[in-house]
Amino acid sequence: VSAPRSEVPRPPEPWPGAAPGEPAAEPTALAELADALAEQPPRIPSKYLYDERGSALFDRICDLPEYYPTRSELAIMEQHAAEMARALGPDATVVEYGTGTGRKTRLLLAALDRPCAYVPVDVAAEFLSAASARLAAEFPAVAVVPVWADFTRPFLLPPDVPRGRRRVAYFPGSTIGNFEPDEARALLAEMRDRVGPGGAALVGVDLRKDPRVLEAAYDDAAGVTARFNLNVLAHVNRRFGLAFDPSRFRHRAPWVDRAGRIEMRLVSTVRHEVDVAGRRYRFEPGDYILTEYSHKYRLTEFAALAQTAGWRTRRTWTDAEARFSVHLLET
Ligand code: AVI
Repeated sequence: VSAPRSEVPRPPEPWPGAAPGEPAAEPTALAELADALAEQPPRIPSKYLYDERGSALFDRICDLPEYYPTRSELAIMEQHAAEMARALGPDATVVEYGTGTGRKTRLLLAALDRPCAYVPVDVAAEFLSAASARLAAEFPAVAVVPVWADFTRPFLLPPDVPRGRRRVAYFPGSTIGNFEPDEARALLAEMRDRVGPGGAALVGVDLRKDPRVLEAAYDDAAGVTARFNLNVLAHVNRRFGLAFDPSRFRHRAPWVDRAGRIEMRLVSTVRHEVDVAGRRYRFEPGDYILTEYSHKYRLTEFAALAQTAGWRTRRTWTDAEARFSVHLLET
């Protein structure tokens, strides 16, 4: 009796791409959180926004009327993917930093001339497997090689990833904006090393605009972003056995012009204290915890940042309202 055969080509199990010597996250995570909370202003690392509930809330954010970035970037991809593909040329290996719903990736892979391989890199193993399986089914001629790794730390690609004619780093979603400029530069430099000479990158970058539009995008009328932000407290409580009380904080997301960013904050409404790893943190009314930055760039600002990371900006595309941009960088 032969085993039932799946009709859908399955990609391999995610390849564990953490570079040798990288510390396991958990033992140091609580100390990292305690240190971040001791900063001025206190911080909770943004990665804790994305537990299962946080990821589901983020998916809802992407469809909110106020949250324009997803729609604007999709519009750019729908309109310009063919031009991007022409500029990138045939037989490319696409390394995606993170995995989203796959809508933009699909548009890119469909437009590319005989793409050789697609290599998504993500820490969320189950999400990565599911997204990879879907794309492998849709693009049977493309080698789909998921890599399970945190792309902000050193990672390796499996040695048998087909090189293709050109490696392309794909980083959509304006996630680059969630990094401080120095970190963003380091990540862009890492991408440059990753793709090597002759390689390219396509990076989605949200643009500076009217602060009212920005603040509405990060504090929507339905309160989904507020729930997304407050959920970080429930997540760290569960993960580390802490006792943050979400009802003592409220969501705020001001535009901070001098820093060129939205700051996601959790503002304490009452005087209270929280213990973390043997340290006591006191919050007065109005004190806040920073949970995320979302930097917005001018086109020239981003090109200058990319240049300091060793890239040359070959082209940029924006949507009709010039809200969002996609940058084609070359080595
Ligand atoms: C994932 N990242 C690009 C989103 C952003 O717009 O900075 C995260 C987000 N935070 C609140 N809303 C969306």
